[in-house]
Amino acid sequence: MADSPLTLSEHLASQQASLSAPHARSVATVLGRIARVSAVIAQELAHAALRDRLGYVGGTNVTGDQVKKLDVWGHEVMESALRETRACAALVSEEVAEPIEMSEAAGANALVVCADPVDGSSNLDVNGSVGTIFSLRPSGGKMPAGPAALGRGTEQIAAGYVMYGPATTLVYTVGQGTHGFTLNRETGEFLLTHPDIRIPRRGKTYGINEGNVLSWHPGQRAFIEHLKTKDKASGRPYSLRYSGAMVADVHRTLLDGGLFMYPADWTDPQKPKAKLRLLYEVAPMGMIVEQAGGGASTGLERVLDLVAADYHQRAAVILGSPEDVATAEEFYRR
Ligand code: AFP
Repeated sequence: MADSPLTLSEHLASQQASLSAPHARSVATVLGRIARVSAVIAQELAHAALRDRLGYVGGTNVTGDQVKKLDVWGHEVMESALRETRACAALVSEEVAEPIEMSEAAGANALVVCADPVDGSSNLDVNGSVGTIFSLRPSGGKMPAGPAALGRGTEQIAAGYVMYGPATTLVYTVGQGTHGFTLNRETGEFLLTHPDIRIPRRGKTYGINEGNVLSWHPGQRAFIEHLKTKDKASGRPYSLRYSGAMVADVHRTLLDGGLFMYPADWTDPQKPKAKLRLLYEVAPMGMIVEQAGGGASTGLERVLDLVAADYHQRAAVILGSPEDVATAEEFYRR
């Protein structure tokens, strides 16, 4: 009989040796708790229409998005779960302007968590996939702890996402490869189903909101034209796949290769405007994809080298198969 797959907690224990010793326990505690919260979120999503949880609350959040009932609920369950761990000193969430300080977590080993509890919420009311994205950084023991979230993406010590699709999948990295787990709905346990994910060197698909084509950098436009141009030898044209939820689009890209892109609006070349948020969308996905052997760039620089000066800063992103990302960067340089 085949060995039973590792549970997430067993896998976290096996990864502890690779974490910097002082933070190992906090990381395992926080990741384990996020996994439990995500099993609750999965349940809630499955029953949202039955419990009148779909639709808007009215009003916009700090990044200007219309807020849905499940955005608010997801934020609240994430906040209280992280508070209970006493290993999280601050939460930077898409739903609140300033970091939420958690004085319960004293000590130098406490972490700062950046999270988008329910990302892709435009998919909620149409029963499409959505996700949770998270990133962990050391707090350095300082209070307030929130400012420790500001800095380079290379300072993240763990990152992950949960995809709520036909199955609930959790993918995480602590800087030793990228690993995927599937929720067993009967036991509530995440089981290792995708160990050490390696993204293909090149892919066959690209994901982008092509409705924005007229606002793109000329290099971005030329690159998309290139992907659409027939060339049997290099497998072009690529097929377009885009769901409107970053987690679902990145998950496809991670497993099948190719590209997920959200380029900036270059209508005013002096002030390019990106959409996705650096701390809880772009940087964590950058770490996950790099740890799977892929690339993550703005077109002009590596996303993990971007320095966040603001909790809700935005950044362009082109991530995926390493050769495809390198080709995109060439188009930006031309
Ligand atoms: P929402 O959570 O507001 O739906 O935003 C989702 C998201 O940040 C990201 O998950 C998607 O990739 C991207 O926005 C989709 O944006 P467009 O609707 O502009 O294509």
